[in-house]
Amino acid sequence: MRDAVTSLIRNYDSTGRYLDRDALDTLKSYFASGTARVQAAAIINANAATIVKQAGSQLFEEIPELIRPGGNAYTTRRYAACLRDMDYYLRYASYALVAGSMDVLDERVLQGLRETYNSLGVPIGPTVVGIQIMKGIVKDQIEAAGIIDSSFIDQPFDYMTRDLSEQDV
Ligand SMILES: CCC1=C(C)/C(=C/C2=NC(=C\c3[nH]c(/C=C4\NC(=O)[C@H](C)[C@H]4CC)c(C)c3CCC(=O)O)/C(CCC(=O)O)=C2C)NC1=O
Repeated sequence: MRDAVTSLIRNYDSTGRYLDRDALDTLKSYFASGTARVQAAAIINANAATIVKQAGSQLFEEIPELIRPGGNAYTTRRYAACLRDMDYYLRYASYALVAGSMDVLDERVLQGLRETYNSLGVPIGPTVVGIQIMKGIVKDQIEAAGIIDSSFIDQPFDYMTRDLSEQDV
C-alpha cells in the first residue's frame, strides 16, 4: 500500500532520478493540503455512523425497489450488508484522503469487487448512487467546518465510482 510520497519516490527511484521540479511541486501540494486532509478524516471519523445511516435512507428513498421484495437489499441481512458496504467505502475513502493516494482503494476495496457484486446480483448503479450521496454529505460537513475548498474530497469517491462503473472489455 502506497501514499503520495512513497509513490513518488518509487517512481523516481525506478529511473534513478533526483526529485525534480515536478516532483517538488507534487510534494508541496501534498503537504500544503495535509491539514485539510487530516481534518477531513477527523470529521468523517466523528460522523461515520450518521453519514452511513443518512446516505442509506436517502438511497432507499431514491431507489425504493432495493428494499422491496425482489430487491437486492431486501431482508434484514441484506439491508445490513448494504449499509456495511457503505461503511467500508466511507472508511477506505478516509484512508485514501489521508494518504493522498488511491492505492489503498485498489488494493483493499476494488480488487475483485465487481465480480463479487455480479455474482451476488448486487446492482452496481445504485451502489454508485450511494457512494455519491456519501460524497455529498461529507463535502457539506467539510464546508460547514470551514474548509473552503472541499474539492479534494471528490477524489476517492469518484475513483471508486469510476472503477465500479467500468465496463468489461
Ligand atoms: C473492505 C472491502 C470489502 C467490500 C467492498 C466488500 C463488499 C461485499 N459486499 C457483499 C455483499 C453485499 N453487498 C450488498 C450491497 C448492496 N445491495 C444493494 O442493493 C445496494 C445497492 C448495496 C448497498 C449500497 C448486499 C445486499 C450484499 C449481500 C448480498 C447477498 O448476500 O445476497 C459481499 C459478499 C460477502 C458478504 O456478504 O459479506 C462483499 C465481499 N467486502 C469487503 O471486504
